[in-house]
Amino acid sequence: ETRSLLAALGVAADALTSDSLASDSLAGDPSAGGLPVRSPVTGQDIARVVTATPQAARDGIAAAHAAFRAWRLVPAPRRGELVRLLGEELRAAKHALGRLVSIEVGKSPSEGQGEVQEMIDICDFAVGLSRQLHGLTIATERPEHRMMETWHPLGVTGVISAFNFPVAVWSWNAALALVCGNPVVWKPSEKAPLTALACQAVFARAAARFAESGAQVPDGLLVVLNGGREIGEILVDHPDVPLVSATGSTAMGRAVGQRLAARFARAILELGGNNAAIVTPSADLELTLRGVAFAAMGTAGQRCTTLRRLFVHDSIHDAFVARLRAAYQSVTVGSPLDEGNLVGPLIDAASFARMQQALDAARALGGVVTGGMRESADLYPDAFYVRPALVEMPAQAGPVLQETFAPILYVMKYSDLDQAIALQNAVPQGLSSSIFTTDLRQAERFLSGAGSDCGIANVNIGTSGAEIGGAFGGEKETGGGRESGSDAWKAYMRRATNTINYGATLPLAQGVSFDI
Ligand code: UN1
Repeated sequence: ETRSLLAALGVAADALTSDSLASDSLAGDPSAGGLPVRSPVTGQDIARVVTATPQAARDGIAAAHAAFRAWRLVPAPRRGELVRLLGEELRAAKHALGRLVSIEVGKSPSEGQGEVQEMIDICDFAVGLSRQLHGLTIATERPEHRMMETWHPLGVTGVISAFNFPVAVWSWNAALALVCGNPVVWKPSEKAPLTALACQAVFARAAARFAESGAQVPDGLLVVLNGGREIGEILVDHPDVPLVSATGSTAMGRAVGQRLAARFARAILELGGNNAAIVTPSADLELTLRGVAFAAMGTAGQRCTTLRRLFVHDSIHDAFVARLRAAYQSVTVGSPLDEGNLVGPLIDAASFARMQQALDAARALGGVVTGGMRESADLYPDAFYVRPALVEMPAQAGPVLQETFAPILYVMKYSDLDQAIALQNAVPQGLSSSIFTTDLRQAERFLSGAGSDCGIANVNIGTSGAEIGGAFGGEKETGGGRESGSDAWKAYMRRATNTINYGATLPLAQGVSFDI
């Protein structure tokens, strides 16, 4: 199936190692080299992808830099037309690409399709934005002067993405970067190179259609560099890459952020989350149960927005946790290629091992664990399906303070809302947060400056599943970057302040005189 999806999506055969094409399984012979692609659905290798050499990476960046010189001259609404065509091509490819996402990273069919929908949405957003890259006109203190801001293209935008949203996060960055006048060099996750190649092919079709309309489309507008850390480092250190947007672990972001800072380049960092929700006595518990279930168990707990900590008011704690436990016991876990399953596999064995370590650490601190065990090992000995884990913790300590990228929800009791908000904020990460309440005062308190310290704060919905129209990102160890909607585009452009004197005299600002 992978082979026919890749063909349908138009992935060029030479992107896969020749050996992998010769073999029926696409898996090829390990001696053929390249990056093996393992599907978490079965744990089997399904393809081998050609990787970029360091020289190819430098050449790719040079091509993108050359493209920048031409692309920045194209009027922004025309650049938007390319992104409009990208959105059309994504619509046409939605089914196949969503399915490939399910195969490559193990998302349920609905979530695989949803990821492509998120790409289409950001394209639509960016098309509108291409006519709205507004600057201000600012009052000046000098007579016969005018002051304004202009937003200019910044340059090559590097994108480093993670396996869990292998294509949507690329599209958030690419759609904005392209309308802002920036070519994109993309280093996808080593665990998701196939979907990146598919995006490259979809983009190539949009670019070809754009060229048919008479537009000049420079080569190097999108460069995809599959490979490991050394390729990412070339991108991060390259003087012709003024901005890198990186999604992944806090450890990765700390390394990337410091290297970018050393050369005064810009960073958009979207790192770990350790997201919490507070369930208050007035909450609509039916809605809360559904919101918590999706946020904590959806995508097998592998979203940076996944709900990982739950603070439940002691007056409703026991009854609510009993319902939650039942949901954890009954949720369908299994192959994400079957429509009925809500929870697919973990990405790999290392992820499973980290989950078990966290559960052991929680037990050692008095945590009571429901679920968490491996499933379907007989059917898929090399794949890692787990029953999501609900852990009732006596206190917020140990593994609760860390992000374990797996479906573990730590539940704790609280008695006073301010205490719950303080506990929610008392972790190093600051991505997403929620309160479930029908009490206006409690909701507003949570959203206020003295409330949640996260980049995303929600009322009566879970922590995950943000729409593209808002700015996406978080504070503290989450990295501080914002992507996607609102005015996140400003990070992809450089701002010039322009002061124009249309008079015949030269008054100086601040009343300074300098008469020669
Ligand atoms: C991520 O996990 O890196 O808000 C991104 C969400 C999705 C994006 C998640 N729209 O859960």
